[in-house]
Amino acid sequence: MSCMPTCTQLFRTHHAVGGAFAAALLVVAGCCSERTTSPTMAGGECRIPLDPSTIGATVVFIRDFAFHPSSVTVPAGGRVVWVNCDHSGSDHHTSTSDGPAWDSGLLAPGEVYARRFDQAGSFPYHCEPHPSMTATVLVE
Ligand SMILES: [Cu+2]
Repeated sequence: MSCMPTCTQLFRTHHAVGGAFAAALLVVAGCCSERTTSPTMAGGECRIPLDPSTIGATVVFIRDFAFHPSSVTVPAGGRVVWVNCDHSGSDHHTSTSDGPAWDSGLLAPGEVYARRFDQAGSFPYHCEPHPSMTATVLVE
């Protein structure tokens, strides 16, 4: 089967000059009628399912006890996807609104949480187990 392998978006994280995180997105084109049931991790890569909740979404990587990037801006109606890119076997993280808006619950390495933001505003959030992990979603 030529088109069976990866109906996933493949993300790689790497350090750009200056230490800022940069993300390169590689969409594996082809047959994406089947969604992968569980994201997998290999090496430093995160895979997330390519489905209606993740296509076109802004991605926040969770890695090394931080959200990358720490601030994202999306248009009203836009979606944000968090993916725990920590190494297999390491800590679980959450994306939890400082207000009552959302709580991903614990995300194991490789797990993904997607949310749509319909209202404009600034939405600070944190990681429940690690309160020093903080970041913001700006909705315009
Ligand atoms: Cu955390």
